Amino acid sequence: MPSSPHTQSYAARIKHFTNPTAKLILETMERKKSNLAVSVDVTDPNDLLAIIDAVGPHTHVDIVENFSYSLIESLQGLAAKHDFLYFEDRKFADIGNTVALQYSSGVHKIASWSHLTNAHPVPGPSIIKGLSSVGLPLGRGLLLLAEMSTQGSLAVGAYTEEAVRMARQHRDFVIGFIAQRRMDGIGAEKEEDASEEDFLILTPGIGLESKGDNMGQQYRTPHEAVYVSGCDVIIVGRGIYGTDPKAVSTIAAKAERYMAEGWAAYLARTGQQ
Ligand code: S5P
Repeated sequence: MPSSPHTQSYAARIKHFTNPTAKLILETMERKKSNLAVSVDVTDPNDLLAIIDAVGPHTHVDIVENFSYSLIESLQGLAAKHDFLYFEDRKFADIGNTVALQYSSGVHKIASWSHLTNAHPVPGPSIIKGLSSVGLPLGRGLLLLAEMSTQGSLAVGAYTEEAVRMARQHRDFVIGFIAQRRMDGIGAEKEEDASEEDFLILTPGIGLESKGDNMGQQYRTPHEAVYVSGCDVIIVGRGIYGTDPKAVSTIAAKAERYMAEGWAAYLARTGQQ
């Protein structure tokens, strides 16, 4: 029986995936020694670019929201400068035909620049069909939201199991989950169905100084997420850019701290230190 993927290095897991984005994420994490994704939920495009430039050296994936298409060239320039990928946290949740249009068209043309995006499994497998019709030919990857970080989330139990089953049917495009823990074997009919599988787990709800906000968000530390729960990538927003998106000088230092803690937890988990 092979060792569980979460005890293996990111580099050793590249061969478990056919999807180019999954391979690129694993390669970039290993090269940059970072399993940090910074989530930049700010409204001012200038703040967005400044924050991405500040955290770029410390991160391998940036999550981008709220921008116009004219920003894309600047974003692409920063991705090349700092060697990271984009994950547009779009949380698609509609019928296949509609999500295919949302993904390919409109002002954001997400599929044209974002390596990775995500979807709620609530509509069923048709959402994967719709998104993969656009993303797969471009080598893009998809995450399903199998669980959420919020208090009282409905994405639990049978819902989570169904999400994993849906992903298992579309391994070429669905490369992993937004979840709070590894999904190994969840919802599998027989143990052997899932013994060889590997999915990337990107986990939000990470904070070193706070346990949550006043709107249901719940935080845990990088160590809890990566070492204890086996997640692969920590998604950090306000823990890094705080309440003042203009405070770029402190943002880089905070990103470095999350990156160091996330990487130490990964090294400990995989027996590399
Ligand atoms: O369950 C989830 C899923 C996501 S993608 N919980 C989350 O918080 N997120 C996203 O992660 C959320 O939309 C936000 O962009 C980020 C967390 O931000 P923070 O400021 O709370 O760290």
